[in-house]
Amino acid sequence: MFVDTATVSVSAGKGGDGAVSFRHEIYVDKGGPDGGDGGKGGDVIFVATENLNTLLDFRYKPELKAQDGVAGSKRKRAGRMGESLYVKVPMGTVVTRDGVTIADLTDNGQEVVVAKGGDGGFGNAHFTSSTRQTPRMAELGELGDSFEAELELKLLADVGLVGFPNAGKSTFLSVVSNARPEIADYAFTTLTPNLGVADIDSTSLLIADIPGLIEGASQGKGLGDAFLRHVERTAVLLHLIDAYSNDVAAAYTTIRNELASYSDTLVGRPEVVGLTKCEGLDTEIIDMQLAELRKVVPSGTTVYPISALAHHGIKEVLRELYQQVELARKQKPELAEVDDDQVVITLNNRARSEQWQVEFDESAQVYVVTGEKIEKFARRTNYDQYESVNRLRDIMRRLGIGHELTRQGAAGDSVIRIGHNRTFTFVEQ
Ligand SMILES: Nc1nc2c(ncn2[C@@H]2O[C@H](COP(=O)(O)OP(=O)(O)OP(=O)(O)O)[C@@H](O)[C@H]2O)c(=O)[nH]1
Ligand SMILES: [Mg+2]
Repeated sequence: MFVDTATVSVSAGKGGDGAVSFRHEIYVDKGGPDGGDGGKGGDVIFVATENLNTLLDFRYKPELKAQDGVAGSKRKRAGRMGESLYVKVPMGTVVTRDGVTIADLTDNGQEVVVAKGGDGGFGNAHFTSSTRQTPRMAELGELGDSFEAELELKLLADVGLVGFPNAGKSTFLSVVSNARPEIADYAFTTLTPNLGVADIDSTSLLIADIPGLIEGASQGKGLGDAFLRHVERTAVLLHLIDAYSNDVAAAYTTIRNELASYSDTLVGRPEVVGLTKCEGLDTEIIDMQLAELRKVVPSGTTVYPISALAHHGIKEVLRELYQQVELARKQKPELAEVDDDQVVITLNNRARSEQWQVEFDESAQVYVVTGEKIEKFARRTNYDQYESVNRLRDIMRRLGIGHELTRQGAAGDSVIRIGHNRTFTFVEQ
């Protein structure tokens, strides 16, 4: 299951103020009070729609404000009501305020008023009495309800990307969706799952990209099979294979074996196979690789030559995936159900995991770097290999850590430590 979250500030409209006014009539010295009432402020209303499936939009417009009511005016004219703001949210959105659930939007078209507009104030026409003939008072409009709301969306991805490290999974996701996963020409670039929404023919697919698998993943090799949990409930798998592999059939079978040792249900999922990076290869070679693959894939599984770089074959793959997803969901409705103990991936989890800090430890004379992602890299670095350490230096540079170290006065021979790992020098000595 994927939980997508957003924080928005919600403000309903303020009610219009009541007016203070007196009739002015010819020959009447002092007319009675005729100040009208203020109009009610608009509500903020959430509407569930099946046409959305992420909360991504709310990252760019986190302020949801309904219109204020207009003040009353003379001749008992009431002010106009503020217009309510209707906000479309995906089905499955839960809205909480201070930890309390205030809306659970499950059905298409369902509407919930999450913030009520303030009532308009009474004009002075209301405040006349036998002792108070000329009330010079009117109410102010009430403030609308206003607060920070937490939105949480719970849904299942449609497609899970599997394959060896470096097969091009994250590149595929970056080309078909608005996700911006990290991409690089070394294994295990992806350390945590990414999620993206791919649009195809006026519908969309939610796609999950996970770290690459290797032989022995089910016994914990590489990053292990831990991340397969994230694609366990997806309806369809997209298995990507690098067209530059020496033995594409073996590549395919290795991954299938790992899937099978992980779970019967996962290996039984409908699968689409993509031969990636095809744009630079001769047709004969591509045909040969396709033929090799077709020998080993189960009948009924289609193999597509694609290139994310050149945008070749991408639409075809998405269409095929969509058809397979539709079919799978019809046959296995439980795939569409969300239960609460599923694993959680957050859209845009990149930002948080990529944050880091550099601090200089005076007593030890060591620059200490901390941060989720860089520490993960450091834990996987073999410090006895100078190339591995150089790669770590490279990654630090790309994440902007190198720049910060220089800014803090680090020189080439300064000593660096990442998390609780071994120390090394800033520049190779
Ligand atoms: N020529 C070419 N290169 C590609 C294509 N797709 C991906 N690549 C390259 O292949 C390398 C690996 O791509 P990634 O998308 O990071 O691979 P991945 O499968 O996500 O790798 P991990 O996250 O390590 O599992 C990068 O250098 C990409 O630029 C393609 O269509 N054509
Ligand atoms: Mg990747």
